[in-house]
Amino acid sequence: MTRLVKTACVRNCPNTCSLIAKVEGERLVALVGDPDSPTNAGRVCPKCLVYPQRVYDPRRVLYPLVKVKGRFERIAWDAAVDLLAEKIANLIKTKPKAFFYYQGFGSRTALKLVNRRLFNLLGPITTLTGTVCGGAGQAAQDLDYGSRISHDFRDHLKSSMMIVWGRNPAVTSLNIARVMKAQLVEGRPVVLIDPVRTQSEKLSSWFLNPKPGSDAQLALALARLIFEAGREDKDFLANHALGLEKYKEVVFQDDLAKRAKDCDLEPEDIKTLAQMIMDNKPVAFVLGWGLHRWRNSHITVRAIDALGAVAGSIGRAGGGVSQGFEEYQPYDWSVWGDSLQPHSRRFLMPILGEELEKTEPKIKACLITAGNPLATLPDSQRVRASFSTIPFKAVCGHFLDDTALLADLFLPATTFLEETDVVAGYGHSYICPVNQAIKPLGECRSDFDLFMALGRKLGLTDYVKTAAEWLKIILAPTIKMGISLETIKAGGAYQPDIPHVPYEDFKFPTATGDFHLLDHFEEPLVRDPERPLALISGSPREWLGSEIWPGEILTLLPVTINAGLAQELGIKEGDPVWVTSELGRLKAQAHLDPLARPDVAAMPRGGWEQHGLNVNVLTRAMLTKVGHGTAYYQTRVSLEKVD
Ligand SMILES: Nc1nc2c(c(=O)[nH]1)N[C@H]1C(S)=C(S)[C@@H](COP(=O)(O)OP(=O)(O)OC[C@H]3O[C@@H](n4cnc5c(=O)[nH]c(N)nc54)[C@H](O)[C@@H]3O)O[C@H]1N2
Ligand SMILES: Nc1nc2c(c(=O)[nH]1)N[C@H]1C(S)=C(S)[C@@H](COP(=O)(O)OP(=O)(O)OC[C@H]3O[C@@H](n4cnc5c(=O)[nH]c(N)nc54)[C@H](O)[C@@H]3O)O[C@H]1N2
Ligand SMILES: [Mo]
Repeated sequence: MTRLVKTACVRNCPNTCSLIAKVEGERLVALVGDPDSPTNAGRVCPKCLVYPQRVYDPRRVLYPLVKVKGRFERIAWDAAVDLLAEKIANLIKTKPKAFFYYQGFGSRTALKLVNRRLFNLLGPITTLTGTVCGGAGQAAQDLDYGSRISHDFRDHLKSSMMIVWGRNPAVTSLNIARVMKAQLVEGRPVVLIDPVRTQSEKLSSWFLNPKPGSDAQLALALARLIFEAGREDKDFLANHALGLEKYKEVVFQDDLAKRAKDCDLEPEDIKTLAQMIMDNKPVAFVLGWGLHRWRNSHITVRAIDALGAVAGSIGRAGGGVSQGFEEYQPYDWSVWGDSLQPHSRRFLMPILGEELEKTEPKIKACLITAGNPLATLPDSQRVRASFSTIPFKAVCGHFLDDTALLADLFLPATTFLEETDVVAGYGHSYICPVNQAIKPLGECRSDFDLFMALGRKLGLTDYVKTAAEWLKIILAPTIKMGISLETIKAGGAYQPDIPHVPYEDFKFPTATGDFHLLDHFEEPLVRDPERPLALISGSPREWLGSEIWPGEILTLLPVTINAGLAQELGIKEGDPVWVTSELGRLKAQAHLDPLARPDVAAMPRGGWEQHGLNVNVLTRAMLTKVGHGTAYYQTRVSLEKVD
């Protein structure tokens, strides 16, 4: 007999797909899309189809481990919890800031809110601030709109034209990919803008391949052409936008020829795109995370927001400049308990190596959950070196990845298939159930169970509640709006307070109530000009984040470069090459593309250093100027053949 359990993929991905887990006896046999889902409507991506293999992978760690004389040995859960609780309790008494809690992005479900709460109830420890994901763009949109809310992806079907900008939906966004396909079938233009040729090219009717990091100049050039044609949205700009004069100054600062040169595009192509924007209303601008990973990302996103205003896209069905959703939106944020500890210390995630190295008092013990900072943070060598100096490191996860290998205590986590929870996503506003499909494997425990056990041990009696009790508290704002936990459990519901077309009333939650136009321009930063290639390390098709299959690893990371450039360097297809940044070098395998830009090296992110596959040994740790994001793509590299 096959049991079918409605659940959802909680992994770090904007689609947050509703799933059906097929279970035979006690074994998960398949994960398929939930046909009743209004979002993924029965579809699911390749990463999910193979996920059951990850759940049962023989290398998954199913028992707590402690390191004794450099080797992992099994330890009982009670003893493991005692050990960790003792480290926490001792430091809380003496030097609370010397305890560090690192919460990664591997799973962002409702119950994960109680993790930080435990520490906030205890004392002012050290936690994180900033992000390696989408901070810069979110901060930019908060400046322009007052609050970042995107159009529901199904609303893009009402657009006359889509511009997909710095995003790779064929790999990362199944729902957007579906909309792009549908638009193509209807004969509507779908323009893709990316300095790297990706699988999404086939979902577009026109692919523009600008110089990396030059998108703000492109947006300003387009706006200028629309103003010059007198086709700007005069009503919106006059009545709902602030700062038109200043914005126009910025727009008219440079002419088309200069801007085309800045973006390395043909002036005629920019003119054609401007004409298309004027002739096809409404235009849906759909932005991706590639735009967030530059020092001046805020200027880029604000320039595109403003272009959206000029084009008449803001607040209109089928329009919008959409970039994501707040995945914690349905919850009561006071559960985190941050107000209980105004003097907690916050380390900036994008420059964590430096923070750990330089900031006093030094960290004496840490807990890492759902993250693999040694593989995913920039300048990973520095992150590794600084973590290595921490006397006690507890890591809670699934596999012995780079971070786990360094642990003194490893706590085996359940996957979402072994858990009951609720999850919302950053690619839509649908709240999904996480219903337990199978029993926890081995001695695995959810983060929630681990935190409740710690709470019990540390005497936090009010903190220790059942998952059902906590879900009721965490989801109180949503329940108040009429969405019951039972409704969510049965399949899910849209967040009632998030409109599918935001700002239709043209009322913006900014200080003035208006949409705020870009008020200045900053030249993109060019660092390390002697290295000729921008290193773009985007999302790989085959794996998610650093959840790379330990069994199916590549021998070398591929690096895609222009074929002509390769020829000049004496590099042939498949050759091993050194990719060198100012931080070091990594051996990779050359993949030649005659159409690739000659100023870009594209490599997949998320590989592990223990396999020689971590691109972050090359990336420099740099904060975005606004939003505490990470400017990964500001790294430049050179290439040479391995002798
Ligand atoms: N298969 C798979 N899916 C994933 C992930 C994964 O690792 N694997 N990761 C998940 C996560 S954490 C996230 S945040 C999302 C990210 O989702 P996406 O934003 O779709 O993916 P990325 O590959 O990060 O970046 C998108 C594109 O931006 C381009 N880009 C880089 N710099 C520039 C620039 O200056 N201008 C322009 N116009 N484009 C630029 C890159 O070449 C890349 O193709 O995907 C999620 N989904
Ligand atoms: N060079 C480069 N590096 C990048 C990026 C880039 O563009 N270029 N993009 C960045 C982006 S967008 C992101 S979001 C980050 C992601 O970086 P991280 O936050 O480090 O996330 P993951 O790599 O997905 O690691 C998640 C880990 O959590 C585990 N896990 C999953 N669910 C649970 C759970 O419920 N409990 C516990 N305890 N563990 C769990 C998984 O098995 C996995 O090992 O990487 C960033 N790194
Ligand atoms: Mo991300």
